[in-house]
Amino acid sequence: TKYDFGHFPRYYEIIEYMKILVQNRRYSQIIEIGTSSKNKVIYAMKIEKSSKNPVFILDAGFHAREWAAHVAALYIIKKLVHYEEKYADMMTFIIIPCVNPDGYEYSHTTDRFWRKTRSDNKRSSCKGVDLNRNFDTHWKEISNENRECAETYPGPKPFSEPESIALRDTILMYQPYAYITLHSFGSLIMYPWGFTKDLPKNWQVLHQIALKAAQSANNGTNYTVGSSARVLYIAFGGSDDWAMEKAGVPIVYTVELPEFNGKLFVMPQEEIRPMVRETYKILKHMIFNIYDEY
Ligand code: 0X9
Ligand code: ZN
Repeated sequence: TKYDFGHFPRYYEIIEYMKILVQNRRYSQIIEIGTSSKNKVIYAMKIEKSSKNPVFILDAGFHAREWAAHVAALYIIKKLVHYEEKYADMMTFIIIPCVNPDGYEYSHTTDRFWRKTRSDNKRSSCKGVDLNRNFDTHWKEISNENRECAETYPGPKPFSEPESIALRDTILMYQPYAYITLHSFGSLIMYPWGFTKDLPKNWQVLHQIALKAAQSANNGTNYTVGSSARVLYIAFGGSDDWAMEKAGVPIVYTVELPEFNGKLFVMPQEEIRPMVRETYKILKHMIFNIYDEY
């Protein structure tokens, strides 16, 4: 039976559902962008009519336990594929619903609060790297969380993980006009930089697009808008900063989805449908406003 957003899907369910969605579609196809350290294929939905259109890349699931992000990305995939004629006229979409499948499965089977990948570390029995500290931008500049067992271990070197390499190569290959990465939680729409409280040159454009999108939230979420170092904290080696600083992507956001009643990462499954609908609405506003800027 077809996935209906009534529960949090396992990795195979995400992929099975994507396969159902692309049946009889003209512009939508499933592509492989890499392989995890435990040999799971990392898939993306690509929706493209013309290779001349600006590219929009959306990902989710850098952090294993942030299950709201995976389901939100899957719902966005469902909607974009359903309305592929309309969307593909504007832009090419690459949507990766689960960048870290090893960690995601581990958070289902063994440790609900697992954050990192599941790769082996040379000098420690603690496993995994924080993918959002593993990008080659101000990598490991300052941190007291540099040991293997830390939740935010940045890895032995930038791009030590096949998952961050997969994301890097996808961004370098498609040279997107916009890149958005979904996380949870905090109800934040953040733009770079994350490594400094300074703001990027185009911060006012980024701020306006985010504000308009935040106002469209209709499930009671109050989104806060700002640069990630200012509204959250300073952190190095993030995919957002890398995309803007090193890959030259002009429009970049990290979205932290809402938390539910003090439940932190554990969202009640009845909340999935209202949350994913709200998130799609916000993303739709962002897509149209980003397209207007192009
Ligand atoms: O710390 C992170 O990686 C993100 N927050 S989370 O709670 N989902 O782990 C925020 C990343 C913001 N971007 C940068 N600091 N570059
Ligand atoms: Zn996260």
